[in-house]
Amino acid sequence: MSDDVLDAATDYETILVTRYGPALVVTVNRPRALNALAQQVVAELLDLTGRLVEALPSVDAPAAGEWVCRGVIVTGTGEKAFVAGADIREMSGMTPEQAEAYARDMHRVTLNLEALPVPVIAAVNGFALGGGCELAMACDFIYASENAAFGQPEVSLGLVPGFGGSVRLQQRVGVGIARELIMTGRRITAAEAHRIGLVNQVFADHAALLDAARDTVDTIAAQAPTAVANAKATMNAVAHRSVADGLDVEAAAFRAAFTTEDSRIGRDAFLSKESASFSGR
Ligand code: CO8
Repeated sequence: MSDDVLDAATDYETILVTRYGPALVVTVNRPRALNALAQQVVAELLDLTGRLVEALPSVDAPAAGEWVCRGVIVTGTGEKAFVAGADIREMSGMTPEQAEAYARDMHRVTLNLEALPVPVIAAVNGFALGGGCELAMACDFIYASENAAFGQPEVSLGLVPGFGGSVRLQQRVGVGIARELIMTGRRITAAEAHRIGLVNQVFADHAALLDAARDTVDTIAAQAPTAVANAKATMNAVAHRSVADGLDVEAAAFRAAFTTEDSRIGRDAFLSKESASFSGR
């Protein structure tokens, strides 16, 4: 782990950052407000994710930066809530301009999570409402505990999704279901979220959920770092293109993979029937 990132993390008051092997676990820690995303939480998430983007290698420059972690797990403190949304108490005193700035800061957090060259897993351990559901959807995929509940209840507050839900929910579950959920504000269980494809897997409780997320980071950490980064960046880039345009992006990514040391190591290891020891370059 980069000392810089962990050193900076000791100053945070609303998020906890812990290392477990190759995984960095980021825990939103405001249990008395069900981990709602107060402006301080957003500022700390922005600082952390910005530092990680800086510290890690990028797909364009795999030799720069260090593999300070091989995966990020985002969760909330306690069994009751992942994140119960934006902070409604704080929002009640905001001007429209302040509300937009708040939304734009959180947009930057979600874009940073998508820009990271490592997988980001949401481990949803209870309520993931409004901004909580939106934070989870900015992660690569979502695991949940049985007591998780998802929803975009903004219309019940006279608001609309503001942290990316209008865009990402449609991508995740399709246009019809997303529109129904956003227009009704209806809350759904982990089982329903699993059925509609919002959640990949459901686990008995928070401990089992975190174990599974860490196991998945271990599995991904055994793969070629540059290839995982390339695959993520490619899937982000093609998400909104036609098939033909997307195939062009994929072809360029496939070509780029052949410029990495990892791809040579991986192919040589396969052909010599040995396990690969990747360099991350
Ligand atoms: N913000 C601030 N405080 C909250 C929030 C929240 N989102 N959610 C819960 N809390 C607080 C409660 O006020 C309460 O505090 P206190 O004990 O001081 O009264 C404490 O957490 C415990 O909550 P409850 O007593 O309500 O617990 P219950 O078990 O009865 O209910 C619920 C749990 C169902 C999760 C309920 O708390 C709830 O409905 N919370 C609000 C959920 C919600 O509507 N979230 C969406 C918010 S809007 C949003 O996220 C928009 C994002 C885009 C913003 C764009 C920028 C402007």
